[in-house]
Amino acid sequence: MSSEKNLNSNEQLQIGLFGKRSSGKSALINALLGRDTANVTETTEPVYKAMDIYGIGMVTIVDTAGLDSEGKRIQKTQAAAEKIDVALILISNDSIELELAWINRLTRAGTKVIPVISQIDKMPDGGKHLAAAICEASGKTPVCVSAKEKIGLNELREAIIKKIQN
Ligand SMILES: Nc1nc2c(ncn2[C@@H]2O[C@H](COP(=O)(O)OP(=O)(O)O)[C@@H](O)[C@H]2O)c(=O)[nH]1
Ligand SMILES: [Mg+2]
Repeated sequence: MSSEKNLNSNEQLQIGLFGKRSSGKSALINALLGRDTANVTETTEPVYKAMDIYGIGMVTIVDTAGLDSEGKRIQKTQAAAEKIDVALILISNDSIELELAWINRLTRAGTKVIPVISQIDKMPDGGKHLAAAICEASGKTPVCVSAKEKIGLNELREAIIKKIQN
């Protein structure tokens, strides 16, 4: 049995962003959409946006409440995660336990997972040590991005395309 879900070609692909509050999910979505990265409102339930990815076509991007939020918020994030085809797990600081748990759980559930080191413009080493730690613990190579400085956005698009095609 295949460990990954069959992607239904009749339905729009869903790409979900998951990460702690203020990890930069909304800013990254805006950067991918070519919009202003400033974001003021907190996401309390999943927000669905259409996005055209060159090489893939129209997909649905899902912004979610922080993985470190509680109660209904995390329940709704969990429910959204179950329907996701590709999950981007954002990591923006050194506490990575929660993110690793999500990476492992979603991977086991057959979801395609891409770890993303976010806000690398704030990191003296451009996210290198965090990327190495995630790779060591999960076996997956993260993509390093900065929504603010527009770093790594093309690499992320390419990683998404690769995941979808494999
Ligand atoms: N320096 C820097 N700040 C960022 C970046 N991405 C987001 N931020 C800031 O981090 C805060 C949280 O970002 P936001 O996208 O709202 O995080 P979310 O809660 O995960 O959606 C905001 O003040 C953003 O302006 C980035 O790539 N670099
Ligand atoms: Mg947000």
